[in-house]
Amino acid sequence: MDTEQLLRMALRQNWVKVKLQPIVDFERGEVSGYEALARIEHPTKGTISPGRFIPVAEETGLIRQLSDVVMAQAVALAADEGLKALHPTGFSLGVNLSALQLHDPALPDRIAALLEREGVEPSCFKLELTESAVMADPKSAIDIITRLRQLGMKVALDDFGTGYSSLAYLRQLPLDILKVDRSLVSGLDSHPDKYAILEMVLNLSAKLGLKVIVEGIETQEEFLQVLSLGGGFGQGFLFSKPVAPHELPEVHQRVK
Ligand code: G
Ligand code: G
Ligand code: MN
Ligand code: NA
Repeated sequence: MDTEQLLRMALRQNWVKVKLQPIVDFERGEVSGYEALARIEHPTKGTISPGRFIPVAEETGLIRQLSDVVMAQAVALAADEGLKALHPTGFSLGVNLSALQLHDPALPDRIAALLEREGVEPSCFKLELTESAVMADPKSAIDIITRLRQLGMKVALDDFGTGYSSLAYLRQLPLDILKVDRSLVSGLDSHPDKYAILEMVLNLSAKLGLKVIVEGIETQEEFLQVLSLGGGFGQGFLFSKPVAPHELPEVHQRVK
């Protein structure tokens, strides 16, 4: 079956499931939020990764439908009593937006309506936009980012360090959070160039008032390097891979 057929089937059969990957607040030593990551859970073929079906969803226009499913699950999780019980002081939840969604000016208000219906505080909801998606059409991206923030949501620039947005450009984007791509982190302890770049990104972000989440932390050595540079938040296999929501209580025990 080709991927388009598989995706259509998955949407019809409710095989699209959101997994959550914890984001760790180093200072507090606890999980402060999650990134929602879509999967197709096929009954016989197993888990199919978004690396395969997101590009097809974009090419075929199925991305709108897929995003609605992901968004609905994410908002329901943000309102989930079991998850809230794990986080007495609240938690944030991030969802990825694809480049095509940055051409949908009604999107921010649709998300806000969904949040309101479920009783989720908008400031707990975060949208992740990749650098390349923003740079493909900066004007429209800025309009959407501005509206999302007017509505109280947070906006993160994802995969930072892989694209070509100039540092000067960062200043013009109304962002809350920078997510440093894992390519800048892998082997951090043995690559002085990566260390220097990460140092600069963290310093600059502090000056611009941006919160930074360092992605792709896989080893204790990388974690220690990030800490020594003053990084405040991280995400990566060292802490937890993306997991099904029911697995989270166990993950919390481990990260603490
Ligand atoms: O989870 P994994 O590493 O397999 O994800 C691969 C890529 O797919 C990542 O770049 C991630 O941002 C993207 N992705 C995962 N879920 C979604 C989603 O719901 N929407 C969009 N647009 N991208 C997603
Ligand atoms: O592009 P984006 O940042 O949204 O992609 C997130 C993806 O990165 C997730 O699908 C997740 O599976 C993957 N990921 C998360 N942590 C790690 C990690 O520590 N190492 C590697 N190689 N991939 C990771
Ligand atoms: Mn992301
Ligand atoms: Na990323």
